[in-house]
Amino acid sequence: MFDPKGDIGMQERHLILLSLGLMLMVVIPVIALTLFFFWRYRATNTKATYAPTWAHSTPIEIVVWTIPCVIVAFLGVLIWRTTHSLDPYRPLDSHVAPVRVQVVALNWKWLFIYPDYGIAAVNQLVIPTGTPIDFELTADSIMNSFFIPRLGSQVYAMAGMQTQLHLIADVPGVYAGQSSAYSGSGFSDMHFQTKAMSNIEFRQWVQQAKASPLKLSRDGYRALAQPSNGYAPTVYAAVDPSLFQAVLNQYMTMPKAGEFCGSVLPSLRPLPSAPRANLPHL
Ligand SMILES: [Cu+2]
Repeated sequence: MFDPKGDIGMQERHLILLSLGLMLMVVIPVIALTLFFFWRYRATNTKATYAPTWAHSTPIEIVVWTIPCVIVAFLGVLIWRTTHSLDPYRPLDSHVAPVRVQVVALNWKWLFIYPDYGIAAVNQLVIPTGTPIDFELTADSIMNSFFIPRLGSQVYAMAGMQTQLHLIADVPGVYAGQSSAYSGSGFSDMHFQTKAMSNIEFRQWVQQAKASPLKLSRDGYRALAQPSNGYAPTVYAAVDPSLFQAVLNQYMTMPKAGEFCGSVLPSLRPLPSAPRANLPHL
């Protein structure tokens, strides 16, 4: 987090250090003065002022109220502004068209779908540098948190809901990605590598991915979604184009006849042991 490789991460590091510095402006003088007063007013020091009836000092009141008020006001304005400018849902300003990535948090692995390229990958995220990445996230079951510390913010991935995150990598490299919300026994293996590469290399990777012998169908997804630990990075040449929506909608209550609600896509359920296996399908 203190060695960011993308614009959002840089801004967040700046914010953390600035806030830390502002708070240390209070903490350091308080600690220093505490030690100074211990020493200055020690029992053996006969030169220090002795004021047994002392009760009030206007200069001290001004100092101990003004400085915290100024710092709180400054931090308040700073945090108000940055919570809006660094909102994970806010698309990044760029003249480069973003790359969309749909993220599904599985137990315990990450599925990345590239809807514009029709490819998918498990436990490996490949992105072009200098290009905003628009993530749409959901989870198959348990809540997880999607986090690439060197690129910036984390956002939760929750079943039946879609969250968003916008990040950018400015420097090519391999950055660790993880789940930062505990989600059960396989949580500690729930890592992935984020490979940021030039645009040309990214296009080459997409071509390589399209040459993969694997395709991700609905049935393939059901098998993939079974809980497992330490899943090897895998690339799929093709993916069911409605898979992400289907994962998102799998917990929707089916509308009654004549009602329109949620999506009309066929449900991913029933799984063999799914508790909702007797739900009617559209
Ligand atoms: Cu509804």
